[in-house]
Order: sequence, then C-alpha cells, then structure tokens
Amino acid sequence: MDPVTERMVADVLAGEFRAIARLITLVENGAPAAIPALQELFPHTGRCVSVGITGAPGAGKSTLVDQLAGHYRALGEKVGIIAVDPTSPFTGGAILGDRIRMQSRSLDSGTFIRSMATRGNLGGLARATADVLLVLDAAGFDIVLIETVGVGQDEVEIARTAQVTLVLLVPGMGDDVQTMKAGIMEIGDVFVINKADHAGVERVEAELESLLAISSRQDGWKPPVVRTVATEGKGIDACARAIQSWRESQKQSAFQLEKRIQIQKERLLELVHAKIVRSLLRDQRTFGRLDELARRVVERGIDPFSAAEVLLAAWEAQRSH
Ligand SMILES: Nc1nc2c(ncn2[C@@H]2O[C@H](COP(=O)(O)OP(=O)(O)OP(=O)(O)O)[C@@H](O)[C@H]2O)c(=O)[nH]1
Ligand SMILES: [Mg+2]
Repeated sequence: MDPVTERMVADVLAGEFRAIARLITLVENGAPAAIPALQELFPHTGRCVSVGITGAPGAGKSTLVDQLAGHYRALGEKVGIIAVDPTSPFTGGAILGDRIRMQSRSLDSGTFIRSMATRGNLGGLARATADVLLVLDAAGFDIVLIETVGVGQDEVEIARTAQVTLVLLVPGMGDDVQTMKAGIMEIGDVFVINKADHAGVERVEAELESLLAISSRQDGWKPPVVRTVATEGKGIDACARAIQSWRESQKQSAFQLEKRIQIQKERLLELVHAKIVRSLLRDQRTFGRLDELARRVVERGIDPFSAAEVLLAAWEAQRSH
C-alpha cells in the first residue's frame, strides 16, 4: 500500500473525520484506491449497528434521525449519519432545513454526518453505502443511521445494507398503507408512526396492525409499531427500545445469519461482475469491439446473445495471453 493510503487508513482507524470523509469520497467515486484501504479496514469491523430509516418524502425522517442521534449521543455512543439522495426533486427544498437542523449536531465531535448523492445510479449507491458503513464501522462508530427517501425497489436495496430498518408512516396516509405494502412492508423491522400529533393516528395504526397481522415473517419477528412526535422528541426512547429488542432477537437467529450470507453472496457476485466488466473494457480492442458489436446489433447484423459471446471470447483470449 502506498504511504498516502496507509496514512489515511491509520487516520480512519483513529476516528479522524477528515480522513473518513476523504475515504468516503473515494468510495463514492468508485476510485480503485479505495479498495486496498477497505481491505485494510475490514478486520477492524463488525461492531457497529446500522439502522436504515425510510419513508415517504416529508415523513419526518431527518427530524427522527436527529433525535435518535441525540439519544445515542447522550448514552456516549459515537453516531454516524448517512443521508442518501438529498438531491432528489422531493427533498430539494429541505436541504437547507436539514443543514440548519443538523448543524448543532455536526459541531459535536461524536457525530459524523455525510450526504450521498444518487447520481442516478441506485444499484451502485447501495454498494457504496455498504462500503461507507464499513469505513464508519472501522472508524469506531457505534451506530450509523441511514436516511433514504422513498418507497421504491431501489430504496429497498439501500435499506438492505442496514441491519435493521425503520419504516416511517404518517397519519392521513389513508389507503397509502395498502399501496406501500408491496415495496416496503417486508423490509420494516420497526414501524414508526411519526407526526402522532396529527389527526388520524388511530386509523393508520389500525391499518398497519391489520396488515402486520396477516403477514408473517420467516424469522418469526413481529415488527413493533411505535408512535413518535419527532419535532418534540416524543417516542424516541420507545423507538430506540424497539431497535434494541430487534437486535436482541436477531443475535441468536440462524435465519438472520442465513439472510446475511445471502446478501453477502449477492454482493460478492456484484464485485466479481464489476471486476470482469472492468477487465473486459480495459483492453482497448475489446472496448472497440463493444462499439462495433452494439452497432451491428442495432443494424440487425448479429443477435445480442452472440455479440455477448464474442465479447467474452475476446476477454478470455486477452486473459490467456
Ligand atoms: N407536526 C409534526 N411535524 C413534524 C414531525 N416530524 C417532522 N415534522 C415536520 O415535517 C417536516 C418534514 O420533516 P423532515 O424531517 O425534513 O422530513 P423528511 O422525511 O426527512 O423529509 P425529506 O428528507 O424531504 O423526505 C418538517 O417541517 C418537520 O418539522 C412531527 O412529529 N410532528
Ligand atoms: Mg430528510
């Protein structure tokens, strides 16, 4: 490892924010220099708890994250916050608000806050998030809170990188609970009804409970439902307790271990996939053939399956040299 990377790794292990930020930028940009650093850091990981917080735009995720951060800070824990997709059209207006709100937190040396832009590449972002978690874990953070906006499949992927996922609902969603079912209900380990100071709490809670009653999870966990008023700090303790009880229940769980192995398997295949593609494209001739083949497929001169075979053959020929 070059001395610069070595120095950075040592600084990350010492918990230095500047080094952490620098390495995260490398991870985000997919810089090859990040790999040896992550390899070096990996043996120092495995202690940190990651919590995904997801829900509709404006549900109060940032406010809740801020409150939870305060809760864990009061217990003396080091807290990392990752806000994913602050540049989405939904949140554009909230960035400034987030900044102001989180400023008090960021002055505190025990809290590290980082925004991650999606740049239209959510698959890559889920992977990058996992690597950022690795960095923060190695840097000695006890808990990392990951805020993701939305209810789509891509957010599900990001949420899967966290150990426990909180799904935020708000009163007045009506039938939305039903429509949310497909994407997000399965990933919720804890359901939080935020803005419990608004009318309609009972209704959304009843709908949620009835949905939860008919859906049984393979791991046998019954997701608790917690009410919060994030702006007033109400229900934060209950929220933290729900996270804690989930953790306790999963420690001994063989199912949970299987799930983590499954996720790891996908991640390893993604890495291999990315590496093969990179290696394939590194060869200028193969790269040139990609252009040529794509054009021929469009012109119907070759079918895409055969074209893929041609590329793979070129890659294999290149490797055997
Ligand atoms: N009345 C009430 N307002 C709340 C509560 N929690 C958050 N809010 C307000 O709801 C608005 C949105 O809160 P945010 O925390 O920015 O919500 P968010 O889910 O992070 O929003 P995006 O990141 O834009 O998707 C803000 O004006 C908050 O002050 C709550 O419990 N009760
Ligand atoms: Mg937010």
